[in-house]
Amino acid sequence: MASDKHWDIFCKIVDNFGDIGVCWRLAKQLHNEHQLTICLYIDDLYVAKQLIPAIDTSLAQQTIQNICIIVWHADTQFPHAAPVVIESFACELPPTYLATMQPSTVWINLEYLSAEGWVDDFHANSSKRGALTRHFFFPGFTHNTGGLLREHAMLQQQSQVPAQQPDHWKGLGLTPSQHLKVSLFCYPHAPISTLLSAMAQSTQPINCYVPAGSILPSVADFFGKPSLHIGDTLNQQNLTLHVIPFLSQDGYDQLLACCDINFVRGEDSWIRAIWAGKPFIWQPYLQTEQTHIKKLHAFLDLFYAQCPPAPKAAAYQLHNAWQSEQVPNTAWDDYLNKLTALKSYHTLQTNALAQQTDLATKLVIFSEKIIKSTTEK
Ligand code: TRH
Repeated sequence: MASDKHWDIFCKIVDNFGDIGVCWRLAKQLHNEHQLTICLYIDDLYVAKQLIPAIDTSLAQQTIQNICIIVWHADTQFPHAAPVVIESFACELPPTYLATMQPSTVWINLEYLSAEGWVDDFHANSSKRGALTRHFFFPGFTHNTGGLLREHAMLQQQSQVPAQQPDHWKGLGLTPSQHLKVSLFCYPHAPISTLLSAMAQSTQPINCYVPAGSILPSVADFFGKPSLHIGDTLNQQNLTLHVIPFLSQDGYDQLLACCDINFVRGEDSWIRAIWAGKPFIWQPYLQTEQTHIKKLHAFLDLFYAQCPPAPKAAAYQLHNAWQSEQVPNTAWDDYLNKLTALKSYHTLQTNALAQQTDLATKLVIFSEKIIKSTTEK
């Protein structure tokens, strides 16, 4: 029988990188900061390898950074369930694994992050499935939710980044720049060409860094190029754009900390942009019935609640434009004009959110409570 210190995490890669991005960070943090033994079941090693380059896609099982990574497919055998099982993002545990679970197994479904008010009421609810109990754990921004994924040393590491900037840029084959620095990671349906056009027409020079990915064709179109490659540098008026490699997660965190404005998307890069403490523009994952817009506004209302009116209006304006068909020059220019105020406000908010207990710690406390209550019965 495995000890309480052994947890299994199941990760199904729906699309893109958010599911594995969150699960990989969580697995490492649970091991490094809570001394847990983690088995991470992943259904697609090829996608995972982009974030965890050490993965050998030919192996069914391997250990990387002390995390046991196991390929999860239809024939995967499960000798017994771990005492604590994380089913990430309702990925549906395999029936053969469910069959090995006991009524005492702590089964936690880790949900997607949202700032919507209903999350407080739904966090930590449970439902019965036969003799088993499935607990619903919602990440979130308030004390009544499951919190945000944040390593304990995160803010300290980020605050040390400015001193390392020259090394960071050198590592990317670039020289440090005094100009305004913007990182751009978004879905291809964003109004990319109008944003780049607004940047090009800015009153100040801008360096934009684009990790290689699905938006390169749109960026190429804007510059009138047939295609783009890693290492390309393109100029138009006040805009200099660098195509950089898709970075390691740590490298991406550093990029966020080195830039003045970060365009982020989905779930994990959104959280990392918060910890970078810099102004950012978030593009939520597209959902039906405008659900993503509701999520965006719930976040903006919560995050900018105490922000002075002028920078707040600029942040709303650029976020709304970024979810529409077009970024008008005025939305970009207004945002730049309020950048100093936005920077101070983001630093305050980052520090305030970092006072809350982080998600991994809350998961550990939550599971211990369940174990205690079942052993007392
Ligand atoms: O890739 P995403 O869009 O991920 C997700 C998935 O689409 C998921 O199915 C969906 O439900 C969810 O969004 C809401 O965006 P996200 O979450 O930001 O994940 C990107 C990951 O990639 C994150 O861990 C950061 C990492 N990354 C790097 O490691 N290097 C890079 O250069 C970049 C740009 C990102």
